[in-house]
Amino acid sequence: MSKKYAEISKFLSYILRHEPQSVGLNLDIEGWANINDLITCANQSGKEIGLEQIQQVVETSDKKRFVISADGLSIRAVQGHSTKSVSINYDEKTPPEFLYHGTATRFLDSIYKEGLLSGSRQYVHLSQDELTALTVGQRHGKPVALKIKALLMHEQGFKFFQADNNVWLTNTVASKFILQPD
Ligand code: HQG
Repeated sequence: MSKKYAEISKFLSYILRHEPQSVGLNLDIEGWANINDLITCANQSGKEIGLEQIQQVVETSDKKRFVISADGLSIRAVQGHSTKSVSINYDEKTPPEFLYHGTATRFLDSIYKEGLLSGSRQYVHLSQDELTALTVGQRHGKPVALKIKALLMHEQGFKFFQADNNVWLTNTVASKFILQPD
């Protein structure tokens, strides 16, 4: 992705996941924003973006972070929200036996003590493979991929969801479900 598109992608993440009100935009409960409104709000806030650029960012996003509605009128972030105004009704799904959570080694003591917490986001994010988790963890420091007993959690009543970009979501992960490395 070019630098320009990466910048637009970050801007879209910010307003579609975290602070829509910062540009005066309204998201519906499922996280959808009208694309014309988004462009108007962005431009009025001094951020020059157009329809074509938005479409390009959606299509080329490495993690498929955004989706445009079937009628082409709306856009939303598929996961990663912290804004309380959005509550996406994800379908519950049975996870595979193990899922991975990427984090940094400096968080491990706290994680083993408290479990995985969603922090400012709505959910703890989990990946299907170790490599993806390591890439996520790298954003915070020396990466480590924690192996989570996801199916066992599910069997004990914890809910799992999968966003359109395949990221797995759950509310919290108690430390007893985190496999201790050998
Ligand atoms: C850590 C990116 C101390 C947690 C990625 C993580 C992902 C604890 C950090 C998505 C803790 C939160 C989400 C505890 C959790 N004590 N630290 N008890 N429990 N943590 O960014 O999962 O590029 O909110 O391990 O690819 O890193 O934005 O979550 O290190 O899918 O599209 O607290 O964001 O996607 O960090 O990343 P984040 P995340 P995008």
